[in-house]
Amino acid sequence: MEPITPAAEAKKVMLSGIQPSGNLHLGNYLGAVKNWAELADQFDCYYFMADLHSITVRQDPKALRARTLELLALYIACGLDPEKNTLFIQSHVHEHAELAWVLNCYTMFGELSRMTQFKDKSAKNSDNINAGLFAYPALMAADILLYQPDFVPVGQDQKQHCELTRDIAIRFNNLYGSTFKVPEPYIPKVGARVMSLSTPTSKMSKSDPNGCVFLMDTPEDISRKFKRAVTDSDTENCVRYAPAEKPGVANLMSIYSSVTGKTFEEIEKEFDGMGYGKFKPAVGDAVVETLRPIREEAQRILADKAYLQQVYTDGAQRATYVARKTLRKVYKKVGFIEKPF
Ligand code: ATP
Ligand code: LTN
Repeated sequence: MEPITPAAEAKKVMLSGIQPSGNLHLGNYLGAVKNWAELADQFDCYYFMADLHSITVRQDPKALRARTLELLALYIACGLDPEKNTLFIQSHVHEHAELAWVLNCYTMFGELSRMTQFKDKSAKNSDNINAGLFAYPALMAADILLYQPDFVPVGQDQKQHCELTRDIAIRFNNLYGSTFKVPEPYIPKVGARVMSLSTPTSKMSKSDPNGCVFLMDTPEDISRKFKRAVTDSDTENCVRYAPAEKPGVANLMSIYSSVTGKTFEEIEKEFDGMGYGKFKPAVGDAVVETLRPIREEAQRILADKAYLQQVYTDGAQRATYVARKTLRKVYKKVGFIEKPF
């Protein structure tokens, strides 16, 4: 990810979302939200809770409502200032569902069949491979294209969906003339793929709670998870960055680097001659201290339901204004009669 220098005149637009289908974890934070918070002054930013996406997998309605608000509180606690960023709930802006329908008709069966997230999720939910799970990327394309963003900041796993969004936008523009801006994914260099602490060859994911550090975990839980983190079965017992041979150590080094800002060489020097027994708790301590203020602030915000409601109401109003403009343009281009009221 190269540093982006936006033009001084018009602020460039950024947009991203996270599904409120589980609690936010360190992968979501380091791969996504932490980087978003740093972009607010330079860009016009939209971030949302992707509740429409989350029902592609069965959810408990009460838990979904609670997690949607918790995610909003965490966005704010991670540094997304609602005055500077438009924070909203996806289902409050019905243009997302409407544009998704249109884009479904410009997205090919073959393209959707090739999506790795669809293949992974249908393998995990073999009793519920529904049409929404399959058409998920067309909804994601709608989320993005409605706001005409320049960049979509996501972790590595969402790159394929962003590329399909570009293909859909280009296809539509070729048929009807320039309608959508073709956005670029914006993927961080460090933290783009935080791996599981228990299986360092798979990405950290809420579906593997043992290897996953949640932002709302207690300091004790975080320390325990890091002490038990799988390192490598080499006899070297030395902190050295070698992702192919030592994926567990490389993952812990990346996490430590992301939370402290230290380079891999500095980390190797700091732990020279100490072995994994000293290294693992030190990474745990650094993560505990990074997450402590976030957890405390999120708890404080969550207790203030009136404030949260104010934030998502303002956010939905601002988002609707932009989304409506794009949808109107699309409806006109495909040949729908303009609504007279
Ligand atoms: P699941 O566990 O169901 O795969 P998830 O934990 O990946 O879900 P999402 O809502 O799909 O959560 O992801 C939200 C954002 O966090 C996306 O931008 C995604 O790229 C990023 N992200 C998710 N997991 C990681 C990870 N392990 N490392 C870095 N970024 C991640
Ligand atoms: N598919 C994403 C969440 C998501 C998203 C988006 C991200 C839904 N719509 C639009 C960026 C832009 C995920 O599972 N992480």
